[in-house]
Amino acid sequence: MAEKPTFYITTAISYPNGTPHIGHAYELIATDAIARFKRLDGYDVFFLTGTDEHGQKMLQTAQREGVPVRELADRNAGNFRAMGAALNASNDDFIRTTEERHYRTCAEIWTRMREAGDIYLASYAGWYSVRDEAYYAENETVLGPDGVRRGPTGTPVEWVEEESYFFRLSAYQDRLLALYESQPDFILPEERRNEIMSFVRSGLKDLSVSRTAFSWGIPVPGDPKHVMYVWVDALTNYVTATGYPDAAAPRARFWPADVHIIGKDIVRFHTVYWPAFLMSANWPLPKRVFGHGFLFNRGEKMSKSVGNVIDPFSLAQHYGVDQLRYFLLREVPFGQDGNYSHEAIVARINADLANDLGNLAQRSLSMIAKNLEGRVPSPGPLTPADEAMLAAADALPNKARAAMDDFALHTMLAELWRVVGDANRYFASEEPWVKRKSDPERFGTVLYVTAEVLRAVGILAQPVIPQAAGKLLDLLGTSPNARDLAHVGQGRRIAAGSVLPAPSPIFPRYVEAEQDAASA
Ligand code: ME8
Repeated sequence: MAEKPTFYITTAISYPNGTPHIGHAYELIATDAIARFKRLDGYDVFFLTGTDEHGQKMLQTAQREGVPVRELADRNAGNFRAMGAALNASNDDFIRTTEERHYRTCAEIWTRMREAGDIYLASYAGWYSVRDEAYYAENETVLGPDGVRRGPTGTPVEWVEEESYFFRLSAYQDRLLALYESQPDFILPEERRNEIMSFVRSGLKDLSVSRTAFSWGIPVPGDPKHVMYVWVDALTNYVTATGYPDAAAPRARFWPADVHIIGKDIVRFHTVYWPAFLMSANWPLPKRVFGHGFLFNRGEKMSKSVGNVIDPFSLAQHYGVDQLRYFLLREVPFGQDGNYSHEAIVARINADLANDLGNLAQRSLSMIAKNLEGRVPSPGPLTPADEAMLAAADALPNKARAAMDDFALHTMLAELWRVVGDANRYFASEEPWVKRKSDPERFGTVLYVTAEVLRAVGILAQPVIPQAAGKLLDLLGTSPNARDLAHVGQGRRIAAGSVLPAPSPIFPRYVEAEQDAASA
């Protein structure tokens, strides 16, 4: 059999200077859904996430808390790992930038950039935001009435003056612009690409890439009083995890990455600095960078009724993991900013999951259990309504592929739930409960078609709601090795005569607890 094509996908690596928040959870869930989708579609997937542990921000937080920085990193890296488990993330590796493997790759990329003539020693004098771990030009900063100077993102900046190595970023302006022109989907979505192109067109200055004021970082090869600027170190994690350029490393074949999924605040680092470093090192560039939007919590009521719901652990526990995953990916068009509120989550859970999908499964499977001894019926002659319903289910893989090619997770879910809606209307208008006695053949056909549509929906829903979709497929008797996209469609239908397990609900309704209702 031909080898599967590879697909390498990453999240950003998070600063473990605190516990994970809902923005981290959102990025991980979205990336996980894409990774799972690609696996279902026959790809050999490598999905990476991890923590970005060096730099001044980590150091300052540790000093403020009075703990050694390594202890802070260890503790919170553990929390990020635990979040992955709590959200049912299927990452294949979790990288920490303090690992030995990463020091080696960083030394290698640095040496290659130096050998290319792109690194030189000079001194830096300018503004630095520790919170953003970013250098800002004087004209990007503003002195506020409170006497605090702030960068373009609103974070305070401090004056830095020290010996520093520089990367010749200015030499890459034309090559970067040529990259964006020749690969229009290198930066997604479109509006981020426009922002970056005008930034690069306005001219690039050489970038300070080492620090001497502290030592919490990766030493510069040959000059260990310098540590690498944390973004050189951080971006390189994506290569480290593959083992590239060591061709013998089992995952070296995954480099270059197919896509980095990151937030909109760090697109510049990933689409200007990162490709320039890689061009200098003469290593292949990632194929695409997708900058998703930010998630905000505007609904005050949510925290009143549920407690500390911004914490992804309590959100997942309170609403359910699949419920949270579905809500975030369905509600917010991927790429745009979004909001979450208690009401919006509950509305999605009860309408889309408990009602539309859960009830249809429960009603149809119970009819099979009660009236047909749990055996999938054989279909009689198909009416145009049956054919249309089956055709809608058969079309799902291609529709989903088209949406997922653009990382349009929300569109994929909308297509899927359109079919769920159609199936509910089909079921209601066919009235199988009436035909059970009057027309047993029609009764069997409608239940067969409904079960087959549910099977397709179950397969396609796995990337977003892995547990519930898995349970639905169990209830439909779908074997674990027949749950990929290739098993949807003509010639792959559910087997008539097969005996199904006793049905049980896949999604409970969300019911407000008394005190929630009282405080609402
Ligand atoms: O930026 N909504 O780490 P980080 C959605 N270490 N996404 C959000 C968000 C929000 N409210 N807040 C943050 C870093 N994010 C660097 C990355 S990569 C080589 C180094 C996203 O912990 C943010 O955009 O501040 C980023 O993609 C990720 O969470 C980690 O943010």
